[in-house]
This record gives sequence, structure tokens and C-alpha cells, in this order.
Amino acid sequence: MKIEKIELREIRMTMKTAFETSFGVTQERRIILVSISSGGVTGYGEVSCNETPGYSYETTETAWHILNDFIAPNVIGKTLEQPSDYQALVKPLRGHPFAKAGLEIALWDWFAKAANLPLWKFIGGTKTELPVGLSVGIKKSPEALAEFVLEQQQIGYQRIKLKIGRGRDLSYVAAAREALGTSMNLTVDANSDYTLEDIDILRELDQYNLQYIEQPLENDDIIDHGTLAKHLKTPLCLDEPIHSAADVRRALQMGAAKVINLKIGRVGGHLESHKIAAYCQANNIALWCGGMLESGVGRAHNVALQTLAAFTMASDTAPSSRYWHEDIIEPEITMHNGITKPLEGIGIGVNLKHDLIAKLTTRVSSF
Ligand code: OSB
Ligand code: MG
Repeated sequence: MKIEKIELREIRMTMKTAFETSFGVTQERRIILVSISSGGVTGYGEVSCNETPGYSYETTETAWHILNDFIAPNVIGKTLEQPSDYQALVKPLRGHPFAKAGLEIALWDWFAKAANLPLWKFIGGTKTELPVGLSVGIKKSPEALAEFVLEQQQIGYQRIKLKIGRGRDLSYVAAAREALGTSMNLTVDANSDYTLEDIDILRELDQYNLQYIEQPLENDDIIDHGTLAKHLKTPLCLDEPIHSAADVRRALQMGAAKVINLKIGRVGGHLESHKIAAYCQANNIALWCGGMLESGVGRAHNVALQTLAAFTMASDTAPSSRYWHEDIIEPEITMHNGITKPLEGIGIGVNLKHDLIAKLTTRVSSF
């Protein structure tokens, strides 16, 4: 295919409720939608980094800069035989995986549509029942958290992950565990709020029978997580420092993680995601797909990815209605009894609501 047209479009979407993590509060999302057209077929992607450099150094603004000034001008007019040909075009650009992924995943959607296949089948997915976990932002008090997670458990989520931070940890986890009972899959995500000096607090978490503790230490660390793991019974899960299959290999070598949270944007797209999935499967590392408060476009890509057999734990693909009054896709992502199913339409399997998207648009750049 020859890339005839690329469109970058920033939209603003207001979340139903604010989402608080150890690095900040999100209420309004700024999302870049990427579309690629060729031969009458259009593929769609989304840049899923945050607005502020709290989770990653990338922001909506840096991704706009990288895509608009470097990636799109270099990719327009090029001919690709397969989605992986894109890698050679972005190789000279260091870092910025979320920006790179926005366009890369649109290419996968295009190639799947051109092959007349749903994306999940195009990438070799086989799972048809995908367990859904919920990521719960930090709440005002342990009591408020306990009440909220109980409601969510009744909705059917198969795993509940609590965002924690220093000073907002043990009493919250204790209250949630008490409310949910002993058998519910419960996890915590610290988004890098602790250091090795907090080892005593982190050891206290062992008593709550957590499925894993996600990213307690620095965002680019693998080595200290290996040290910490020796002091804990609870398995560790890495999120922020994993950008490639090679990073997963390093984590395994350091004993730093038994579980990996894979986010398509953080690793630069589908191709690296598939390599990580294959590596985890071959090495018995538990794997699940994380969320970045995406619109339905990003979530549809996440759903397709999780159909790979390597995904062994519930993923953060909550239904559209959890975050949005109205999502930008139809059909919306739904969940029944804690399960979401792969989308059977071709490509990402959803249509974009172009009228709604036009109303949410703040800027457009066309190539
Ligand atoms: O650590 O998983 C995280 C959102 C923004 C930044 C980091 C994270 C998150 C989430 C969102 O947990 C979960 C979701 O999209 O459902
Ligand atoms: Mg995380």
C-alpha cells in the first residue's frame, strides 16, 4: 500500500468522573486520533499518553510535535508491504513510543481491513472470552473506596486494581480486601511512588493476598525491583519501564517481575506488543493488557491484542460506559459478567462517530 493520506486530529473528551493516581488527577482527556488512507480504505489509531508527563515523559503535546513534524512528513507517500515496514521509517527517532504507536496501530487496522479480516484474527488471536479487570483511582477515604469496589465487584469485574501512593496505601487496601472477601482478585498499582527505603510498608502488603503489586519503584527501574522481589511474597508486576521484549528479558534476568502489564502505546505499537506476548508465553510470565483511559479507538486495539493466547490475566479494558457518557465508536465496548468479546467487524471492528468527533475536535493536521 502507498500511504496517500494521513490525518492527525486532536479531540477533547471529558471523563464521567475524575481519575486520581499517585502522579495526578485526570478529568479531561486530550486524545490524538490518527487516520491513514490508501486505496479507499482508512485505518485508525489513537495516541494514548497522558496530557501531563506524569506517567511517561510523553504528553499529548509532545506526541503532536513528533507526529506532525517528524513521523507523518517522513511516512506520507511511502509504500509499505506489511505493517512492520513502518519500523525502518521511525528507527532514526529515539524514544516517543506513544507517538510512534498512534500511527503504527492505524497501519495494522488498515492492513487487517485490506485483508478483509477482524484485526484480532489478522494478528493470530484465538481467545474469544476476555476477562475484564477494573483500575480504581485513589478515593477520598478507605470507606469510600470500600463502598465503590463492592459496587464494581457486583457489576462483574474479574479483578480489581487499586491505585495507591505513599500514605494512601495500607488502610485503603485493608478496607478493600475486607469489602471484597478473600477470593476476589485484588491488586495494587503504585505508579512508582515508593523507594527501597519503603520496604517495610511494601512488606505489609503481603498480608492482603494480592495477585501482584504493580510498579512500586521508580518508573525506569528494573534492578531495584529485582532486589525488592526478594523481600516480598507477593509477585511484582512491571508497567512503566517495559518498552520492548528485551526489557522483559532484562526483568526476568533480574527477577524483577513475574507479571507484565503491556500497553500498546508504551511499547511503540502492535509489532513490539506481539514480540512481548511471544516472549512472555515462552517464558511463563503472566501477561495482561493495561489501559490509558483511551477512547473506544484505543480500546478496540487493546481488545484485539488480548485475544493472543499469551494473555493470562484480566486486562484493564473496562466498557466505554465506565469512562464516557458517549464514546466515539459504535458499537461501544461492552462487558457481560466480567467478559468482553473480540469485535467481529473487519479491522478494529468499530465505526467512528464522525459527527461527534467533529464536535470534539480542537485541531487537525493533514498530509
Ligand atoms: O498505571 O495503568 C496505569 C491510566 C493512566 C496512566 C497510567 C495508568 C492508568 C490506568 C487506566 O490505570 C486504566 C484504564 O484505562 O482503564
Ligand atoms: Mg500501571
